Amino acid sequence: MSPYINLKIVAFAGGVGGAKLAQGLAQTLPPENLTIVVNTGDDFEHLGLYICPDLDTVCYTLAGLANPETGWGRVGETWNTISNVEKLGGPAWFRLGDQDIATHLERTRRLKDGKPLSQITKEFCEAWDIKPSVLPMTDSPVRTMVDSDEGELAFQEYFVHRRCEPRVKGFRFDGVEVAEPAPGVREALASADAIVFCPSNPWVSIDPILKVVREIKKTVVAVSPIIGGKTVKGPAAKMYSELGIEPSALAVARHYRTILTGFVLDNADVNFEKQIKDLDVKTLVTDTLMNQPTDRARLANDVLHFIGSL
Ligand code: FO1
Repeated sequence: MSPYINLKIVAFAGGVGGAKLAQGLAQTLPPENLTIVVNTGDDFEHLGLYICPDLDTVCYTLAGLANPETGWGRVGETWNTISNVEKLGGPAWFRLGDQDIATHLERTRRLKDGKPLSQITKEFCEAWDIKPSVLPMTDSPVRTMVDSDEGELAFQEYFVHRRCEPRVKGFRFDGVEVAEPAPGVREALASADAIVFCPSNPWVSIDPILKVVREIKKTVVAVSPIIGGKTVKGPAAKMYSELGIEPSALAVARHYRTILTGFVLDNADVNFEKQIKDLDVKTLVTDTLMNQPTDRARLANDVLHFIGSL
């Protein structure tokens, strides 16, 4: 058994890319050694339902229930409910599948009964046989608002309805000032050997978690979500450009530089390694693409081995 297999890890994750590495870590570490803290800034109320896209993307991915094409929503999905909502003249821009709607119905019902989001997430993980601990970053409402050239937009309005077309000028995490980390988050951080920032969007997936957690006094290793100047999925690179920053693995390392111990970048970005080391950050250059399901555990192993070497 490799020494790093006993590392206690807290992973910060947002959408699809983050969920893939979270699954790789879950396939590699004993479940009691892994806590996944998930962004809830993407959450919103829609059709009277309380929807937590990043929690659901992480849980569906860990449970093997995620749609492999999109990364979000369920595999083998049907769309009868949302297509009948549309026939009735309701909003259908946010694609809610029939199986997925059960999650939103039950979450909304339990929230209305006064159950905290972290407790509901625990119950869902038990139902989906997910062994590692999955925690929302907070039980309080936090809403990522995107300031754009078309004014301020709620996250899903920007991301899905407007397909990320508006040019971003900044972000605001409404409610984050008064949000406390969810029960278990502080304890997991205190007993962790290291924190892994999964390859999620630094601006709208990792930053909200950092704003809630506030201070970090641990080894932090981030995996770049940008490869060759582009994001594998999602608008992170476009956001960097619109904010006047050349999108690159180096830009991501600079984004986190005040708290970063180690940085994992793709072979395609080896030319940035020296500049990242100059930030007093240790580097691991490897294949960070997770195209095949087996890539997730491979990358997780590389990251854990890297942490073991720090
Ligand atoms: N993303 C889309 O681009 N289009 C959709 O219609 C859509 C529906 C959807 C339904 C449930 C869910 O959990 C996620 C969904 N997502 C959709 C992804 C969602 O916008 C997330 O915020 C992204 O994954 C970014 O984190």
